[in-house]
Amino acid sequence: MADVKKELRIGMVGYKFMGKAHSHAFRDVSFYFDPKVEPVLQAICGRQEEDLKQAAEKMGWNSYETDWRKLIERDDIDLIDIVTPNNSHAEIAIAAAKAGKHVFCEKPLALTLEQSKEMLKAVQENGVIHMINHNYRFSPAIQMAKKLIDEGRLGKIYHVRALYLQDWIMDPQFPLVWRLNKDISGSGSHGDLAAHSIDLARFLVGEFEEVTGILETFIKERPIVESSSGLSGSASTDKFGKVEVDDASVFIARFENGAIGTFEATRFAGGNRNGNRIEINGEKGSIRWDMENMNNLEVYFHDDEPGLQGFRTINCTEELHPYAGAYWPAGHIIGYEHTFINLVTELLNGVAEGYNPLPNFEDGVRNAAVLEAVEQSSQTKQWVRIADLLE
Ligand code: SOE
Repeated sequence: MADVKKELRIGMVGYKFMGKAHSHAFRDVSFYFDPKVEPVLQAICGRQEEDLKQAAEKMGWNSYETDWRKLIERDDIDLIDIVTPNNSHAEIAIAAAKAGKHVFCEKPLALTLEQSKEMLKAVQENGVIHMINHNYRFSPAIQMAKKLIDEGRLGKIYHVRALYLQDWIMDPQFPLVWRLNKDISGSGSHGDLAAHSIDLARFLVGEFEEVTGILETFIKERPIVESSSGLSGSASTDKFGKVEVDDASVFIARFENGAIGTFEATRFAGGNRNGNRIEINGEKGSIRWDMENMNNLEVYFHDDEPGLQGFRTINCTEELHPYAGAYWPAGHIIGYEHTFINLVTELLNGVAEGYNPLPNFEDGVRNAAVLEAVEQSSQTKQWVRIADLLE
């Protein structure tokens, strides 16, 4: 008889946009992969009981709790998955770690670098497995880019050019949803979008050495929100509140390996819905990737035959492309939700074998240090060294 696979019972706090993406990943992961533990959607947690019940039923959770502290106390939960707004990540993660639960947390890790460091300390001191959700590095095309860079196919890296362009808050009447409220989100496009570009750059190129940049808020006041969900909200038009987060973040960086980079994250790039893009140029070649066409990796090799040189497009759906072989025959593309499935496979295997998969809370802290360095630089107009913030 085949061995019965050990189960990993998940308790997820939050249930909206990211809750849906994570639930789907846990539900479907064993359909495509063979993780070393079997996830069980044990309990979901949120404050609005009626909505929560519906979400639990629709997404296939076995039970629900309206208080995250109760969820953490439950003996039948092994891992806490945090998909709440940013201001609650630290408190929940630290409590979960102290209760001996493994922790999976949405990005950015917390509101500040200081809080992120406390979270890392808590998971390390309590010996639990930890992971942060930077799903885009799990696109097969990004994994393929990493493979080419690690094999030296681009040679020494000179440039990183990262853009994360959205446009969903350009209307000045768009209300002050939680992502625009500093107390809840910590920052605007910076922590929400630039954090993803920082992760891709760290994954593909290496550690940041120093940065300088600016954060800008174009619309300084917005209608107070009445209700909001995901990326939408409705406003009461006569009351306005101050916008204290950035609408755009632009910075330049020097990397420890000598590469230099430019980064632009904005919610004011009209026409760009989710334009997460990166280009890397090395001495022997270049790669470029665009999330809105996520299965394709554009690759240029300098030693291609003269006359035939130029970017070629690799559709990363072949059996030999990282993660792609688990899905469909070549040419049958995958999407945004599959990046979460790929990541969750690593999380489950890490828990089963007792190691912290990448990216984990250490990556979350390094990411937060870059974010904070840019914020400091925006105020002081000086370059800020990342190592000084990590001490
Ligand atoms: C909203 O800007 C958002 O959903 C981010 O919060 C996600 O991290 C990003 O992947 C897509 O855009």
